[in-house]
Amino acid sequence: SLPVDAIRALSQQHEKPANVHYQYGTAGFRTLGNLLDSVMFRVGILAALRSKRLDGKTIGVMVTASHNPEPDNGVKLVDPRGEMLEAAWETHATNLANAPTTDAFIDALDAFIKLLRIDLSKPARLVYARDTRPSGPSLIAALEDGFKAIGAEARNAGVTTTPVLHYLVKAINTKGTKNAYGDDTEEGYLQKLSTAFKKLVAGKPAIPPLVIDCANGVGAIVGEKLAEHLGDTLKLVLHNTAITTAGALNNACGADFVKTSQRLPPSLASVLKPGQRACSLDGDADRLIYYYLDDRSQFHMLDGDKIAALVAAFIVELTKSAGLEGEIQVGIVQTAYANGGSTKYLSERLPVKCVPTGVKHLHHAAEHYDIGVYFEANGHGTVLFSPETLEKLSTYQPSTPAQSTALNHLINLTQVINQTVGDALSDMLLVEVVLAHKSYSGLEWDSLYVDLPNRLVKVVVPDRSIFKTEDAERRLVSPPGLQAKIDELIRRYDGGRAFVRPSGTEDVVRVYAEATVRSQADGKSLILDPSIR
Ligand code: NG1
Ligand code: ZN
Repeated sequence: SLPVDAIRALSQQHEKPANVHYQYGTAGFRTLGNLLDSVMFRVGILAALRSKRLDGKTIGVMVTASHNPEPDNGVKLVDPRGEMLEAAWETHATNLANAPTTDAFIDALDAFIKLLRIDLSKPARLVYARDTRPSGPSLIAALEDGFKAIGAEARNAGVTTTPVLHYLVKAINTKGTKNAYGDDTEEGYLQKLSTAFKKLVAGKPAIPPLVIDCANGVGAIVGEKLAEHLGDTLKLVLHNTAITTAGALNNACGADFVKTSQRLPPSLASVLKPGQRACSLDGDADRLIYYYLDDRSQFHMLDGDKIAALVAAFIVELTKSAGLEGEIQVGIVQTAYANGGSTKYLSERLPVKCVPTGVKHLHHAAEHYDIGVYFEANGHGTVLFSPETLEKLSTYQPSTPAQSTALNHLINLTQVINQTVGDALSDMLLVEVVLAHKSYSGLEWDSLYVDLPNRLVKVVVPDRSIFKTEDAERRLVSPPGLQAKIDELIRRYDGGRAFVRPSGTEDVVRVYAEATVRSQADGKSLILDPSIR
């Protein structure tokens, strides 16, 4: 039965603040770090119950607020195969977090356990980690109190990236099986990625050093270890590694800064030379944005859409060279934020699907392809190989040396790619593989297609819940009449496209617009038109 006394005693040390409403959204619970103590304690118990419900499979808990400002923090659960928490449990998590008192929490727990028929005699196994935020240690202590209260077996993975935590969950749950994902340590992760990378670039001309903006976050720690594993194969030049400097995290640096402001982090201005490529990670190293300076020192961004185009084209080429054309179908998943230029380029070559914002939607849609490439424009994404495809690759008999080489490249790609979740460091190695194989500089990569000028702005509204969308968030059904106004505006601009949707992570409405001509995407036009606000 439920250890009610232990839970009560510890819960009283983590009471919920009054007048705060929590919501488990697309990124888990996320708000100011100093509001999350009770949430952490309760998530500790919830995670243990999820493990029990899944017969003692290991569940992951990640404490991070990703690209958000340093005072924010958050927590999300990772399911046994390294995936995002099952949707139905998001509601349970929200209910438990909002019980006003310890007694109400215990009542809610009781009802929840009965509803889901959770067998409390099953073991609870967990693995948890945090990013570098200053609020992390005390939040981890609250989480550990939750584990202790219910008697869970929990492994502390320390300070590491979100993708490493996802990797660990999958590695632990597949350990000793024929589908073993890798050694269940951070070291195992680094070994797996770097070994596959070295095989993939063996025999290629030396790769120029790569400048990495670590956003002053946890990517600096894991990036440094990765650099050691890569040695001379790929020299990583780490910048923005000030993980202990107050206020530095994600401040005027990192993938979100670059994507949103469409410019170079000021801290790299004196570092990057014309022609040189660089990339930015976000605060938990699951987003990646590349860029380069042209020979006139103009900044050019290579975002998630450009990464998807580069990678998908390469994989298609390899399947052809391996003699697997027609056998293995490669498909792309995007969201409404994908640049129209990328959608046009990709859909002329491959099946492309558009889904609502949020990694879980992309991930699930990508699972329907033999090889599914998914990326959000903001740089979060990965490539999924279906179990049948993995099987096919391991049993296929190539009939020429060229086919054999291509097949080996495909197999090594399945190892360099973190298939559990978008992973900046893994995606970075993937990009570097393609650039090395194609002998591309940033300029050549950028030339695959031309980005349409675009703007993305946040608008604060009294109640964002009245904004309802359809067609993968590309059209509004509520408030009534607003979509007709947007349609009317779009018609006035060449290649105009715009949409409005409520954010799932912030209390704002996002407005996106693009057009063929820069001045029509911003200026006094679509974005700033008062009728959209
Ligand atoms: P919301 O706040 O729902 O727009 C943002 C990002 C998503 C995703 C989530 C989770 C944009 C426009 N939206 O979602 O792509 O990354 O955060 O972190 O970038
Ligand atoms: Zn992130």
